[in-house]
Amino acid sequence: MKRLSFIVLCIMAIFAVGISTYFVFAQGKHEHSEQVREDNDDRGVPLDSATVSFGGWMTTPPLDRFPNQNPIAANHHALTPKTVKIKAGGTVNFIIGGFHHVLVYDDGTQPSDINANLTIPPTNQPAPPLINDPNRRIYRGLDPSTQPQDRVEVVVFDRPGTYLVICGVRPHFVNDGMYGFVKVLANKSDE
Ligand SMILES: [Cu+2]
Repeated sequence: MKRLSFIVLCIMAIFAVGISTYFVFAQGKHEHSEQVREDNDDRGVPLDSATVSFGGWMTTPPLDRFPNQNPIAANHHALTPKTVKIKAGGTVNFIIGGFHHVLVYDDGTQPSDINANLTIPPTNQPAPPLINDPNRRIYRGLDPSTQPQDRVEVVVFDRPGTYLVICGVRPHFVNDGMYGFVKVLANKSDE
């Protein structure tokens, strides 16, 4: 009888070790796949393109733009998501919602590097000044005063690096911190 109890205990112990080992491994595998999914597409290569909402229309309180209203107080001044990752040679689709101006600065530029006191007036007035700091600027988008408020600009990033993207509408950048980053990863599939 004692021997039988011992065998049962042994079986239980082996089972307990086995199941906890399984859970530890399963957890590690899960964390690894989450990491891969964040950096890459489901084929394991960096993304060809990403989408950034460049401003947006708020819904609290409810907003009625019909038939053609652009109330400035109902616009959200942010890049969403704030950081995107693509592979070299890929594109970022900036979907602009509101009165905003896309400016892209070269690898490594920080928001504190931007001289927001260099400005240019928009073509059509009245409108707030647009930041015009050409130092390390690699893309300047359309003057928003000449454009519809809901539109897209598609920008190609050829080289790996971390690129600063800001809204050139001065109060949006200075007061609301409207900026983000594009991280461009080396395109390993081309090597
Ligand atoms: Cu803006």
